Amino acid sequence: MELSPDQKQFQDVARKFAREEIIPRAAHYDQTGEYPRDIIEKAWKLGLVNTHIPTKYGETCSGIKFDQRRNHVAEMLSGLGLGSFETCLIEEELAYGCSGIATAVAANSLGEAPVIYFGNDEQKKKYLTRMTQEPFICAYCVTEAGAGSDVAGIKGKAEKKGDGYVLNAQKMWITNGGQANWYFVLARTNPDPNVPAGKAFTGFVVEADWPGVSPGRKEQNMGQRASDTRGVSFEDVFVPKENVLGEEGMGFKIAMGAFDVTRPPVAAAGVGLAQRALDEATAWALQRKTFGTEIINHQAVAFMLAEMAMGIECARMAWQRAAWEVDNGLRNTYFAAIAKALAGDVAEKCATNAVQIFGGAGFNSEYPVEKLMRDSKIFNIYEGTAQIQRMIISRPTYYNTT
Ligand code: CO8
Ligand code: FAD
Repeated sequence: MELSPDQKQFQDVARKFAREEIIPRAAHYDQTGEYPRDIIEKAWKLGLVNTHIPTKYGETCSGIKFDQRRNHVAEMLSGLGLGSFETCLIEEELAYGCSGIATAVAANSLGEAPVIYFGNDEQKKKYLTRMTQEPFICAYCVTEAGAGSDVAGIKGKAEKKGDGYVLNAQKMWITNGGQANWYFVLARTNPDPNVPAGKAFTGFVVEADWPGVSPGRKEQNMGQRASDTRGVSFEDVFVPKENVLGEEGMGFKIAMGAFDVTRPPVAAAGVGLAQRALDEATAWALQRKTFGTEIINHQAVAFMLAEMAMGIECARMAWQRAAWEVDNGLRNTYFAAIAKALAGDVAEKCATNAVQIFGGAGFNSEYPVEKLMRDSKIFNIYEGTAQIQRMIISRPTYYNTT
């Protein structure tokens, strides 16, 4: 298996960007918790953000056309839409630099996915094109304080009124919550508890400056501190019926469908973090000496590095399979969950091993690996926890689909 010349070029551009723009400033954004707007805007200019928006919705841009911006990245790419595979390649490289910054980028893809896959042409023109014209941010609002894993348990509701709906929902843990220009919001539209999840919820696009929309304070998280996580409150927000995605009642499946597309890049980001941990730990093990020799010559250390490499290579193949299925129009729920679950475990294990190999220096914030350990934990929590992925993998409905 080999990357195509186009894919290699995208990977190279993202790698260079991570090395030159992200790594030197990652510690600053981690320590301050500031939103890395300047880095995101540079990435956007290079075409590393919103990679999967169909070129059709970039062509009406004023200023630099979407295709031209992508040409700037890879001259031969004019006119080609980027697939999930390329998006994952880019995400892995960005996360190698800082997975918090990579999460801010990927959360745009998560917010956009319901519109790309389930929006009508008008909605796509209105909400996707603007993302290619300006470095706008969007967000995906499903989780509530009382319901994360159990999406069907959310209480936020939208009631029909006139030519639209009145939305009331308190969303929690929303990535890009305070930066977004618009939100995808899932709310219950059928109050009857006997109606199945697949028919009870509706997905809406809600603009950030509409009356009643208010993001809360930025949450202080253990890791990925550059990423902006907030509660977002929707209080009597009037949403016109034109902003319903698909049709009333389809929302749960839209939300799930989006995960199928966004779990592979999240897995790729986990692999990027794990690769960084391996590279840092290897470089350290090659120069740190104990008992008269470099520590890499102690088999116990070398085997830790070997196990990190084994995990990384397998997790990378897992996201590649899951992304390949998206690009080939296959239902990838099973492989997306496998990739996400495996990459989460590998990211955590590699970061922990890197800290171990660094010894005391691994526990200290002057060295890079303690940040990796803090950042790694979230890969087993967001975008569906480690346990939820295993629940999906073990359901016959999903493993029989390919
Ligand atoms: N595609 C289409 N339809 C689906 C899918 C799917 N993947 N999955 C389920 N459905 C359908 C079912 O077929 C069923 O339809 P029907 O009734 O017609 O047969 C209906 O939906 C209900 O499905 P289930 O019975 O399977 O529903 P359950 O309630 O039993 O369980 C899950 C569903 C899978 C457990 C679901 O609740 C889930 O995925 N939970 C995890 C939540 C989650 O992942 N949250 C993440 C929030 S976003 C986030 O964390 C962002 C991170 C930061 C950004 C990172 C960068 C991207
Ligand atoms: P719970 O669902 O309460 O789970 C608690 C524990 O119980 C977990 O270990 C879980 O695995 C386990 N558990 C629950 N149910 C089962 C079961 N049936 N079987 C076995 N174990 C189970 N959400 C969004 O909508 N948009 C975002 O942009 C977003 N970004 C996030 C960013 C960050 C930094 C964080 C922390 C969260 C984000 N989330 C987002 C929410 C995230 O997806 C949820 O936190 C996650 O899905 C878990 O939900 P919960 O926190 O309610 O945990």
